[in-house]
Amino acid sequence: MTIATETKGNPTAQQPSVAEAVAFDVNRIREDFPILHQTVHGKPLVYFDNAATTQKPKPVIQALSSYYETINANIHRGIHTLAEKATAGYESTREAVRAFINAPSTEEVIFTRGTTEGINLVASTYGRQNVTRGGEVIISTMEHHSNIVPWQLLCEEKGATLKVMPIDENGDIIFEEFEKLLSDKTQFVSVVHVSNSMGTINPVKQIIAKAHAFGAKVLVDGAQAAAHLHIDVQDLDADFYAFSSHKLYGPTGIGVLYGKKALLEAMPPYQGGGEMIKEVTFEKTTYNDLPYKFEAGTPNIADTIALKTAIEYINHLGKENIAQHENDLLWYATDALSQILGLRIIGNARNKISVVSFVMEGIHHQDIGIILDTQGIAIRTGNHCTQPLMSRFCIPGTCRASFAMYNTREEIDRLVAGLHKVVKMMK
Ligand code: C6P
Repeated sequence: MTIATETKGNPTAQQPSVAEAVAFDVNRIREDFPILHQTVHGKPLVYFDNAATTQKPKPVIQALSSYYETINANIHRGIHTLAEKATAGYESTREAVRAFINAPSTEEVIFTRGTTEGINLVASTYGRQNVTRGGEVIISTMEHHSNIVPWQLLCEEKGATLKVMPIDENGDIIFEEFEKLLSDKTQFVSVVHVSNSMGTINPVKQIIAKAHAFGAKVLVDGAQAAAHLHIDVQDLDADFYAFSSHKLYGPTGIGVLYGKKALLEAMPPYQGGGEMIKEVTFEKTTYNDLPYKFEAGTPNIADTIALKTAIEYINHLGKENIAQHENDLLWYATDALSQILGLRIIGNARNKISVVSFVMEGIHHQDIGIILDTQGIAIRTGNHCTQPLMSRFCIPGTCRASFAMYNTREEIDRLVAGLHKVVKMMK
């Protein structure tokens, strides 16, 4: 599913029909999100910081409290009723995640703390085992620091080289340049599915196919993709795919790492502790089967169980419907913001999700964020943990408005009015 136009520079091509817009009842959905119904500095909250974290619907909040009120127990260890219920709840999320990303088996679904931990797990295990002196790891210019630093650490340790796919002025990977980086030395490619700073949807399927032709394995950072795009790890042929629950209407502190079974089986464990072992003696330890080999210690049970509720919530509304609504917001915001004098959008990729990053001539992004906050409008300002990307555009940071299923055109009107106020105050 692509939610953005193929027609670069013509955002009107994304506008959905009235019938499509009516089918998606945003006001009804907003009722499910208690946090949205508050005032900030005396103004109704407009929450446009969804790429940082999304808000949580009532069913997810209820799943958390219900877990603690009714079945709280440690999992995989007890034979009593509560332990069995908690274990069943935890494992049923694994199946929900498997279906959500179309993984072949639940053995390939590992629970982590989030995207960051998933990437670090792969760099520290698969990476340590397979990246060697003289080898090369490829990432892209638009990576989040979470998908840069673990590979830098690995390359430093191993004497390998980190190579970077360049991007063009629109924020698209220059594919031919990526192809030129590939060689027999390429041992790993790690690339973001959707840029958090610009919204660019990368052609990860093609990137994976090219990397595989050189024998390299590929990790996809799906932190920003999971809530917006249909994810099919088999269709992508991804070796690893990482994402966080909190960006898809689920709780914080829980994430997912998908890995191909054969790779996971050959990898050493990430952490040692309870649950990840089969047998321990002082002489030797044997490790548990997948996926438990990578889940040492008592996991984040409550949040994992509530992640299933978040997935069910998304599935119930339909990802296509959510994407269509968000695409309308992207079109509407791009059009409205482009008309503000001195405002420049950073990231005009052919395929985008609902993120609009911008800078304003002569006004610091932080000042814009602070003034908007006084009007009850929450955006993110700064480098968005993508400092090398900011350097690529020769800017210290941007203002980023990122939209979710519960945002409206009226809220975008408030953002536009707020920016006009910023211009008046700062000029
Ligand atoms: N980006 C943002 O405001 P964690 O923190 O582990 O859940 O996700 C890290 C991460 C990795 N990759 C991408 C593409 C991301 O966007 C993020 C998180 C947030 O853009 C917080 S910096």
